[in-house]
Amino acid sequence: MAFVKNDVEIKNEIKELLFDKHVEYIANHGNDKNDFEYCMTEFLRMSGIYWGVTALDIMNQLDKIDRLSIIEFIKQCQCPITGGISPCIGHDPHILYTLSAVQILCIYDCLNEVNVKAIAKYVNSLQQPDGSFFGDKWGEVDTRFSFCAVAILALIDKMESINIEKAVNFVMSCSNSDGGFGSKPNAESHAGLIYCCVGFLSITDQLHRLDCEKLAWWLCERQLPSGGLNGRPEKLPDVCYSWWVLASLTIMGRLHWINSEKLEQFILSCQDNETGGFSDRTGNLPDIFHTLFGLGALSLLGGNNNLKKINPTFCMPEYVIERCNIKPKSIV
Ligand code: GRG
Ligand code: ZN
Repeated sequence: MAFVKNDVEIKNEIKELLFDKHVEYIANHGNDKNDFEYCMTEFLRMSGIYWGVTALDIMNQLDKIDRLSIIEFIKQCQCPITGGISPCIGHDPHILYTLSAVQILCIYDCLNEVNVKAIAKYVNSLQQPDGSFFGDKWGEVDTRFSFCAVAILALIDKMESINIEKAVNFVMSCSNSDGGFGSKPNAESHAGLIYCCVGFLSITDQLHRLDCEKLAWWLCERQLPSGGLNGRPEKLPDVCYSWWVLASLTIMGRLHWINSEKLEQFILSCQDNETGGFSDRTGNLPDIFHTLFGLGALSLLGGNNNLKKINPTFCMPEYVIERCNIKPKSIV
């Protein structure tokens, strides 16, 4: 455990998972279309739906939201020219929202509702000569987009659409001497980006390229005395890092390198016992993003039998990954 000054104190000891409250929180999210937060998050609507659908599925409550209207929404978000999918009707397509849409369609087992060939073509159009990926037509490069590219292609079974060797070489060029990965070559290691790169190597069967001992040490040093995990040294703990860090450690077969009980206590303390949902840290307002990653991390920890098993590489229910016949690698 690291020596730190930046941490939180857990004041509200919530001991159990407020299951029914979270179901209600997610199912009602977006019912009030005039809600300020809902309006302000239009630019990431597709990911918001993926976070909600995945969270409800791992709680075995997928029937609480309307499948048909979600599928109809996704169809309207596919761009007929590029094949990419946008976060919301009328917005520009982006690889991040294309992944979210594909993830939702796989959970609903209805990929055939969109033009899958056009999606593969879109992903291919974003790969650059050095193997990296743009997020969209504006040309930002980031290892998040490399992860999105291979995750989409694995889910739609079109991995041959890109140059995998070049894609792997680019991701490896973003590794650092501390064992971690950044968003591009020479960028600082960050747990969110480490998840993307470890997930990328899991999908492309290249986990042997990792320095697992070094990287797992860096990751387990993210645990603070409160039990929570931060995303890089000197930063505050945040529930979403329970996912980014724990999923990476799980893929590397080193989940036991952190203190599970303390992490579980930290995650449970971030539940809102009035509205339901999880916040980033104890006492803050909940949101749907931290609700998925709080529940996802609890599923990885495995102590709660009411949650379905989640796949650490794709952040989707394990049964969906099996049904798609995908075999992301992990180290056992
Ligand atoms: C399918 C689960 C899934 C993901 C798709 C988009 C993506 C791939 C992964 C995002 C990984 C990432 C970069 C996560 C970090 C998000 C985050 C909380 C960033 C905040 O950064 P700072 O600098 O926060 O504001 P810190 O905690 O460092 O202070
Ligand atoms: Zn967060």
